[in-house]
Amino acid sequence: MEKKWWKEEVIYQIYPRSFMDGNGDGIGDLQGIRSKLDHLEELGIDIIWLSPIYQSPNDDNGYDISDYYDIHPEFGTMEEFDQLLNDIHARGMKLIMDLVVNHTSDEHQWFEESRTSINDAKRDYYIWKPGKNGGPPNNWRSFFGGSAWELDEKTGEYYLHLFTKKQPDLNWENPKVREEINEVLRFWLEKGIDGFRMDVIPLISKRLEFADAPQPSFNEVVAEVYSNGPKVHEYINGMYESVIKHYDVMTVGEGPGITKEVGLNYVGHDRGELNMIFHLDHMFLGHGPKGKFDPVNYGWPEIKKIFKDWDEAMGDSGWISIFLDNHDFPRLVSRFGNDQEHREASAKLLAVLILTHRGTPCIYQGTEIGMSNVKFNDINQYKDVETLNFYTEFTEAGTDPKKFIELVHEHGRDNVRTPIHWTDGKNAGFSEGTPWIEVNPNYKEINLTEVKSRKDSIFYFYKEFLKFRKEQPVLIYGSFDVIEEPSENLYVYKRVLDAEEMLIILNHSDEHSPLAFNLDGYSKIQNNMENTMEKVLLPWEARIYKRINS
Ligand code: TEU
Ligand code: CA
Repeated sequence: MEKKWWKEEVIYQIYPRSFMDGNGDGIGDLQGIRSKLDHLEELGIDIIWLSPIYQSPNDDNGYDISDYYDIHPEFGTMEEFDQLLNDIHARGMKLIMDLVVNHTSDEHQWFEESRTSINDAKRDYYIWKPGKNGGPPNNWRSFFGGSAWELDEKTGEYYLHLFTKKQPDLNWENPKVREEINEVLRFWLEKGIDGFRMDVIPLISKRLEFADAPQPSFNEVVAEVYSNGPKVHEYINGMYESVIKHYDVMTVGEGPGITKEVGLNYVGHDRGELNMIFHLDHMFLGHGPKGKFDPVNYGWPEIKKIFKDWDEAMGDSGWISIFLDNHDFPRLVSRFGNDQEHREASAKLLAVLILTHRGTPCIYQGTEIGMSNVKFNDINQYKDVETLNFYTEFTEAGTDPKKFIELVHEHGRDNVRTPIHWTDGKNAGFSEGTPWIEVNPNYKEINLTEVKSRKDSIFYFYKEFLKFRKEQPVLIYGSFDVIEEPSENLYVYKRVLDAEEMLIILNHSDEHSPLAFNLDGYSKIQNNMENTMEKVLLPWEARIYKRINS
């Protein structure tokens, strides 16, 4: 398997709006990030993925870009960006930016020109269609509810927006659009950044017949209608050949709709496309026909199958990132762990899972503190456009508002967008001003000061495990094989590289669970709790063994 720096390092995602406010206006910013680089360096992460900081009207908190070449004043100035990048590099860390090029903001100059007239020079920067039978051109729905088409009164045509109506999709068929994006790539790479996270990159090639989507479930529509379009690889390879291959940088694609069957087409080492992807199969688990607020049951059997299938699909020729949450999905300890009586133990077990699978781990801000989901009781406390759009859609269709709020507690994106808990002081030490979104009331108990006061806390578990992982090539380049166990509560797998063998045993349940595996010849080298019973794992107990003869 090829050795690459981006296979050996660990990503930490910063959602700047909620990370740290440096100037007291209640909004996280670049100054705030700079003030916390000691924390990140101590933690031991290598690559910072920064969610968008460009000019934006913030309809989707920066994922609606109105100027790719300037920093949003709420976050700071280009000079402050340059200082931040220098500080990050001076500490031996790297920075990758969030590239959102499936769509722009409707306040981008390109769209403002495009919508002025059917004959405007930039009309074909976007996707305009006449209506059909008095309505939109087809039945496509937005990720954020409602039709994916918006009628523009001025020219009487509809424009496509797979996300909000303030996020018009770019027309990648247009070579001028592709060249504009290449310019954006060059601009940021010339500033010395270390790569890009590419937002919804499998969506950029549209099926040009724009036929109705027959699939009943939105997840199927995403995979079969919106993603993996006819020219998606041509376009991604185009960015690589024109710009990216000329720099020693890393690219990771966000992959809604990328199934394990097509994964290698995006990340195969010989493809000249992306280095890795964040596939979303485990993230979209539980999303019913109408999406995340129409939930269906799932459990660890499905989660473990997805990890196993994806590792098999990648083999030695592809690569993925390993993650369990980000700014779009609930906090991992609440979704996959037990954020009540087993919060720290389950958080540590999930850390072991992320850091011992084959792939580049990605840790979301606040996970190292043990932060969990928030439960606001009033819809007006929520800010996320996805939540607010679906609140309207569902309650207008008859869902009890209280019931919907409970769904938001479980599935809403603001769970991971409340301010980071640095201390138990005012606003959890995030801001001297009024935070743009309320702080999770549990900051009094869960905060960085508290976890740094205990050597057995989740913070030090991450810090020590990240250091341990760096010294274990078997956890980076080793093979991955699942070991079947009679107990459904256990997830057992081994990593092998030459004579090195590591065995990982996770009890992802609230129960004591019997272990069948014969441990003769193995010695325990890591665990997240003390337990004298060798063949019974305690709730949320994680263990790592090394084979003695290795
Ligand atoms: O997310 C797109 C996506 O596939 C989902 O994660 C989506 O956000 C939704 O939560 C699924 O239910 C990317 C960005 O990560 C997200 O923050 C943006 O809102 C979206 O694209 C549009 O840019
Ligand atoms: Ca600020």
